[in-house]
Amino acid sequence: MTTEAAKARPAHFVTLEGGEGVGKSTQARRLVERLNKSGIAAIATREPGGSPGAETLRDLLLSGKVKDLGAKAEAILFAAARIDHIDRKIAPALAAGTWVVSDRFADSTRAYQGALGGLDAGFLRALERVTLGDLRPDLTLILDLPPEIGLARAAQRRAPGAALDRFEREGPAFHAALRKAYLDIAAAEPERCVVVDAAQSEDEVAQAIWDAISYRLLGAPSEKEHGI
Ligand code: T5A
Repeated sequence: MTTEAAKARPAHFVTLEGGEGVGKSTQARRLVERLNKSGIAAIATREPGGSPGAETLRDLLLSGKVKDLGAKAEAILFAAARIDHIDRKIAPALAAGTWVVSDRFADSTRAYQGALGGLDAGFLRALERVTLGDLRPDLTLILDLPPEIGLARAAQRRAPGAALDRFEREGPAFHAALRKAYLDIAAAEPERCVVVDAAQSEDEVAQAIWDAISYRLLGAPSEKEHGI
């Protein structure tokens, strides 16, 4: 695609989702680099966080201090961080024609607080309505990986002596249920979600993501249409 053609396209909102250590941050960075090389303005961001106010809430949420308040209160606090992130970073970037690639977004609340915290669908829908307004990801890439591999990768990356965060401390049953929750989200919204096999090498995952972006958002024909 020429730079001019790329510029003429609307800015898209892409989210990366999945369990612990599946490679979201790595792939968000690589995707933004590849978009930029193709002449498309794009930024990477993350949740919880992404804006100064939301980063302050991130520290609190990952410390485990709010776990005792229960899944409903935790979901509301993640949503509060998300509102600041949308208002101060995501919406202004999209309005300026810049693609936004977010490492986690509202599906994380659906999976972690919703499916695993036992929140009912009506509560989650209402929370999304007030938090997101009209904003929805154009494409969500769900990086799928057996949890033991993801947790081992996350452990490898952790600085020596650094503590596990609130969710990394959960047991194997939690992480297996989390994987299923994400696959259920993908199955329920196939027009928005693409499942990527994250057990592949970093380069292979990056290529699978680029194939999905090309086919779903850039209008390119794909040899791998099946499954995308
Ligand atoms: N949360 C978040 C909620 O409960 N509700 C919400 O609404 C939201 C938004 C965030 C936590 O908050 C929860 C979910 C999370 O538990 P976090 O610190 O941001 O916590 O942690 P994660 O989002 O889980 O991200 P991680 O940093 O743990 O993992 P990533 O980003 O998925 O993985 P990444 O890219 O850092 O890679 C991990 C390691 O693996 C290597 C990398 O080099 C790195 O060392 N790697 C690979 N190795 C082999 N093959 C590959 N293909 C590889 N890809 C990456």
